[in-house]
Amino acid sequence: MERFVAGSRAALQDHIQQHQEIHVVMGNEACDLDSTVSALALAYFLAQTSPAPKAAWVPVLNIPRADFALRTETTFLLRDRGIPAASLVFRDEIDLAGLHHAGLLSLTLVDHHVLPSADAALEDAVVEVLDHRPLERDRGPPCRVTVEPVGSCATLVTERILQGPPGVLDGTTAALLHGTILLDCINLSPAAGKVTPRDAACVSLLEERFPELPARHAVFGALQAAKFDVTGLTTEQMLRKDLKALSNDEAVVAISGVFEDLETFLLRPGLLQDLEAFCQGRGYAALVAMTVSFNERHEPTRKLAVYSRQEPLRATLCRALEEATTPSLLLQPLPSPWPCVVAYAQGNALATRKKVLPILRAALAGLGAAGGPEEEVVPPPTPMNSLVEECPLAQAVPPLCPQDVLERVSRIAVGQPPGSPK
Ligand SMILES: [Mn+2]
Repeated sequence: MERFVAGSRAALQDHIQQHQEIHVVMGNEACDLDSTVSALALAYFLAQTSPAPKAAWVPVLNIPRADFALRTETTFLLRDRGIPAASLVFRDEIDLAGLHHAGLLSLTLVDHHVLPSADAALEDAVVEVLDHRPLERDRGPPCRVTVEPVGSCATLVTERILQGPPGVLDGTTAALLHGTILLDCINLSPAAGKVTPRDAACVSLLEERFPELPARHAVFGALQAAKFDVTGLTTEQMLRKDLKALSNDEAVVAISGVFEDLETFLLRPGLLQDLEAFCQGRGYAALVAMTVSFNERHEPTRKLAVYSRQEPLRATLCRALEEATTPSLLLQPLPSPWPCVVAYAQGNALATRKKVLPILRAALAGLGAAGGPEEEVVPPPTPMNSLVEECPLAQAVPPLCPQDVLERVSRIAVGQPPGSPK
């Protein structure tokens, strides 16, 4: 695997120059660990087993290179397994439309099967899809379609590799797949509701073949910690990591999940300039930062900061949050070092962003000059939201993110049944 990835950029350049076929394997636009590892592992497998020796197999990460640092669990696992980021090919480093136009592109989609409208022109280059969300779009032959409701697309890639000729799977690829399935399936915990028997079987098979793989709980714990590790991220990167936006006809408000304690966040060097630049550069009139940090017992502590240079808007958002009753956020004012930032401790630690968004949406709707309906502005998918909540099993169980799991645990700890009003 390491050698394959190290050579993929050169192979790409070479094939472009020689005008030879290029076969791209690409994950979805959120580019989470599943998308990345599925693309790498499947491209590697196809390169080893393809009967067409002339094609270059290129795994492509479907984000600009500049966004890679935000996928902290991915950067951690690849670094841990000796795959340098410098060797990877990102979406802004390959001209897929140009290659397709020149008749050189074949495309395999992993971890999604519907191209975003911006990529509609690439539709007829798609030769295969491997996905684990419900089928939204039928594709006829010759396109090969594997869509199965398992917890992780990496499970489908693992099955595919294990069905292939023996000896292709190496230790690095096995470790990448093993870690990805464990993270996606919440360490195979049945209570978390994501794992299927096929995911569990793949993890067991990988462990049988590679007994040197680290213990499940250690792999899961390290990836989970890496996911929330914001060490080394700039303020701008941290605000983008888990970003949503709301608007009315006058203003756009950003809501960022921040995985750091609020006091630490407020004391970041250059914070005010960074907030200003972030909002100005993206046209946000205000930013609500929702911080979450966890204690040793995995219980969440939530705090809120409301930033805006526009005093009336800031006051409106603050009032809406303070006076909310469904649910009440039980806000306690905290000292803030900046006059344009209002800070609160959130007594109701069970109120996630999903609960806070409607409060802010209603406040914005009340502000609209014409009283027109508010619109949700969709920023590009980020590693922490977007497609994550659309997993095929989400219909049967509440959508699960790690915080939800932890919250469920703490809810059980305080004797509230899951799903009780918060
Ligand atoms: Mn996936």
